[in-house]
Amino acid sequence: MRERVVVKWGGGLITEKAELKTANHSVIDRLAAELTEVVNNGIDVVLVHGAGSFGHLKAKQYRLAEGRTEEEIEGPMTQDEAVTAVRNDMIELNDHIMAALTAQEISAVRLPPHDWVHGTGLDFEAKFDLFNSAPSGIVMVTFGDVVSRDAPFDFGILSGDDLVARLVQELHDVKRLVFAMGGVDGVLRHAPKEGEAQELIERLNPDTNFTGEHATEMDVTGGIGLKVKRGFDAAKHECDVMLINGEVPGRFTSACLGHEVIGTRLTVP
Ligand code: IP8
Repeated sequence: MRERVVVKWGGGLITEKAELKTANHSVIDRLAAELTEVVNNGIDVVLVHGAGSFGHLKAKQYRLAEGRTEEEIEGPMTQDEAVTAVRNDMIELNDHIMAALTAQEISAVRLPPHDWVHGTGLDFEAKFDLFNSAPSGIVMVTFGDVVSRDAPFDFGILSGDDLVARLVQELHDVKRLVFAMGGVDGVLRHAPKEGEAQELIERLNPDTNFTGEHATEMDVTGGIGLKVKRGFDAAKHECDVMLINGEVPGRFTSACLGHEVIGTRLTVP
């Protein structure tokens, strides 16, 4: 049977997080080239990407993660208009990803979550059959998005980190989950500080202590803490989970192929 891997390209890796709707084209193009090598090794890939500056900034301003609010929100749009705007922005970011995959002659299909998911967090309802019906060799692509929720919330933010954990659970035969991140080699013991050496945790179990950084002023989802949490959810399903630095050429491919690579491996007892 062909191996299957689920990968997440973090929003901080593929976009400039603080600059509204700015894609990191050079990183996206290189990751797409690395993905070709993975696909050419006979591995089926589900690619999930984060939102970065195409999702978090507007979602934060219009408080979309909280769902519908009667409170006054500052800005030119209503919350409903912001829902549509962020969904469109995510499609725009995804267009960049799909174009980079096409340039590498990778056959890929995109599945925007607002079309097949209801609810947020780990327990969302979804049509996972869409993934199981994909022919071998086709990369299935999805991403963090604004999705529908039950009233009174009506909508909310689904993180790509929740998506990857559920995909590992629902697709059963996933061998590996790789989180490719920007700016860090994996999970660090302490949040990185300018001019200070970083201590990488190479093996992380659920009891290991670390103090992760989370840019709450920018992010509407959970930062490194959510990645680790969802990574452990996936690791319970006999899936190898690695967090690596996607900015260093070659590490993404190596991790997807199951080779030794600098990063953090999650271990469950
Ligand atoms: O960057 C967030 O997804 P994430 C999705 O994977 C939006 O956490 C629209 C902010």
